[in-house]
Amino acid sequence: MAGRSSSEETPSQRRGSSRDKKTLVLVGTTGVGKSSLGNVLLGLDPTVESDDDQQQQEGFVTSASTETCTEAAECRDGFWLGNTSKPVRIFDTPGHGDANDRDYSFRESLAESMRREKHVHAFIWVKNFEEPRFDHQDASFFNVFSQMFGNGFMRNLVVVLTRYNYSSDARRRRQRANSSLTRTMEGIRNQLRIQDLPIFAIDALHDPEDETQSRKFQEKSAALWDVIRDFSRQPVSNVQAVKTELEELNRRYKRLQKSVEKKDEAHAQEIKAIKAKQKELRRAQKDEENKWESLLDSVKESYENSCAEMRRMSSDHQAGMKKLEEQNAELKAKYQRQKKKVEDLQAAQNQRQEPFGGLLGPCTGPPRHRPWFS
Ligand SMILES: Nc1nc2c(ncn2[C@@H]2O[C@H](COP(=O)(O)OP(=O)(O)OP(=O)(O)O)[C@@H](O)[C@H]2O)c(=O)[nH]1
Ligand SMILES: [Mg+2]
Repeated sequence: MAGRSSSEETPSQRRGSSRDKKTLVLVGTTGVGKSSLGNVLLGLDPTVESDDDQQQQEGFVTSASTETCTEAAECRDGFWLGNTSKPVRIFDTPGHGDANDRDYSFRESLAESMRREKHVHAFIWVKNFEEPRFDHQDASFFNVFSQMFGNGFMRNLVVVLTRYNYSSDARRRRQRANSSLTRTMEGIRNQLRIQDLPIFAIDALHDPEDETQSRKFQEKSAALWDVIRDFSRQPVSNVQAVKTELEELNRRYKRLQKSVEKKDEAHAQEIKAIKAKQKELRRAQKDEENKWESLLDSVKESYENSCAEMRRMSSDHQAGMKKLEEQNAELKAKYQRQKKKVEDLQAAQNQRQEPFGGLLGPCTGPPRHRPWFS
């Protein structure tokens, strides 16, 4: 962490008048007690939890819920512990480390409020004393706010440890648990490398009936006021929300994921179009096949019909030939028979015409009185 650098203004310029309204910004991780501290510093009752009651007394809404309670930067004008000689404007902000990943949008809302406000006198980093470790959440909060507000943040930073109870019971409990406020403060200063960082332990929900608790509260809040009073105002009109490294990575991851999803979607569309084209081509191919098949069937059918016709004609022809052959044979036979008959008749006639019954040799000419074939 960077060190606390000195302002370029002179101490008298920086100090400002105690009657000037001091603008304070309560920051820190979620649920540490920012809103409760804001209320108690405005002299309001920090134990009022319900929204309606808080509005009646014009304080910030607080909640014991694990969900982030303050969801936008809110501002209240009032007086330090109700003392009208100490006017204050307190900004309560949504806690860093929101369970629903809204840190960056919370920071945007804060930056917008800051740009409108233009100047801030003190950043009060609220931390829960019961969880004193400087963890990853604290480091990321600190880095991001340092980047947003620059040196002004370091210069005008105060830490308030909430839930530090000053009762003798609580002191004994801390002794038993070996819990030390001094060690906690040293730890924070070492972590942030700001050795003169003002740190105050304040129990916003102290018992006002308890003399020690009440006295300690007055003492610590007066000391806190003294520090704030001496801070010069810091310009915040150019503040822009900054992303943590993790948020930046998440943003890039989401963008990549979206582009992968878009590509997947485009591929899915392409595959769908290809499948539709395939289906169309298969259907056209099937139609073509069906056309060819029916053409082949009709060719085959007409071929078979022609063959059958030819077979029928050939068998008719064969039958006709057979019949003709039979008729021919019959005629031939008839002819042979007739011929034989003629020859026999001729022979008989010849015999009759030969003188002496043919004993003189065969007759060479035809018979004169009767035709030869009768
Ligand atoms: N005992 C004790 N309880 C406290 C103190 N500060 C806050 N609480 C309790 O802690 C719970 C959360 O307090 P809030 O003031 O709502 O905390 P916050 O930081 O504003 O929370 P977000 O707005 O959600 O970030 C409430 O139940 C408070 O009563 C304190 O100093 N002492
Ligand atoms: Mg709050």
